[in-house]
Amino acid sequence: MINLSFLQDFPKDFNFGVATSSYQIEGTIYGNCGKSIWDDFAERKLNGIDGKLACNHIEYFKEDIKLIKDAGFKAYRFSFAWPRLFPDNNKDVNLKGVDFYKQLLEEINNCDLEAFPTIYHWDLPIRFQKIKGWEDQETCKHFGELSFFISKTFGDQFEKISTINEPWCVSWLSHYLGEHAPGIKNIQSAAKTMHNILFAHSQSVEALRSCNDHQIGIVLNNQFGQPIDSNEENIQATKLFDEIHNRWFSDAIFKGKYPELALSILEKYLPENYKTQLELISSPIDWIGLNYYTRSLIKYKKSDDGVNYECNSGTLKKTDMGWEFYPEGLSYFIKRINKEYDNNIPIYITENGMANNDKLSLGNSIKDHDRIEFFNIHLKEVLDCVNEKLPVKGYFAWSLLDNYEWAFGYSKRFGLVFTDFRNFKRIPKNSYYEFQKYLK
Ligand code: IFM
Repeated sequence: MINLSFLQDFPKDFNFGVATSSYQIEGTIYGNCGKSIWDDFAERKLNGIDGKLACNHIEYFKEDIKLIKDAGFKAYRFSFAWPRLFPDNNKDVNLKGVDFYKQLLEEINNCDLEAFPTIYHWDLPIRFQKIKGWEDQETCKHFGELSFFISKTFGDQFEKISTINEPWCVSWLSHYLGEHAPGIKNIQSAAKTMHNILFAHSQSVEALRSCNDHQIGIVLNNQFGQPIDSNEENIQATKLFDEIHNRWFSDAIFKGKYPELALSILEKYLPENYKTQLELISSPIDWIGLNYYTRSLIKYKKSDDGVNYECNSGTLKKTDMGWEFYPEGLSYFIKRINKEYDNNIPIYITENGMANNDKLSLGNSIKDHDRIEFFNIHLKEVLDCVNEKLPVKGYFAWSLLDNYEWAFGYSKRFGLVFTDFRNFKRIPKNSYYEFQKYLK
């Protein structure tokens, strides 16, 4: 029987936690929250399926924090909603929003959990889209101001903070593939945002450093790319995929440069002073967050813009997102950060988990055996890395609750806890109890 009994083999100070994000759980109809690009995208592209209600975490947050504590987790990763703090403009703060995050942090700390806030997890206030959102560096400057405000207002309640969640999603997925808000499909917008989102990170780091002595990180989502076969064209295509998806961000942050192949396609769209800005982008951080889910099989495919590849999935066991189980990729990226980028930096696995077609059965039990297997094989990779003395310091399961899974609405369930979206009832799944058995 597959289980998580080996959790007990992790060092005592290893940080196990769960992760969520503001738009996915809070519910925007509560507490004077303003509109974000996701409300607009949902209206235009997702038949209005949005995060208005989500999990109503705004009213249920105490119950949610209790669930985290009762499972034996020690940390909680969540994000601040920019439109909740500044709904109408960049000056007038929403006191209800401030009050909510104060109470949330107080509850987290009262329950002896470590708070791991993220400043930006995708809910950009809609007003910025008028100046083309992340395509304009004005947005980055305002992001610096937001970071300062957050550090000043809430900074005594946490030690670690991350600036941005998954810059690849904010830029490429949302401005080249058009699958996330604002739903743009154009290489020029994509290139600009690939750089600007990192520039925004630098503005945030600068603001945070000027205000407090927090340990600052950024959260990157790495996806393993494998050539579909040994054909040279496919090997080259995989290199480009890896540079666009992964190395663009880690090379910029740790080495202050962009990788060659990707740069040869994107450089013409970057601002003239991008190299000077890379110096800021690569100013030191204190920890790195790694989100990992799956691999892709890469095949050469000609494209007029030079992005000559397509992603395919293989024949391995898949999650409800159609993503293959490929745990080897997780240890691969841990080792890559450590060996190729910085052999000292503490690494946190800030997200890992799977969507499963969970159903409530009689007696309210949810038998998500596949999820237990998923955690089992990924956590074994993490443990191997820990045993090899790599500086992996924590692991956050994605996610605490079934929630708003972006373009998929409420149809994909990632939670350790089942959410009944009709009445906001939370029902722990078997995977939740499996963690509890060995963490408590
Ligand atoms: O739900 C998302 C999360 O917001 C960011 N990382 C990937 C998760 C699953 O798709």
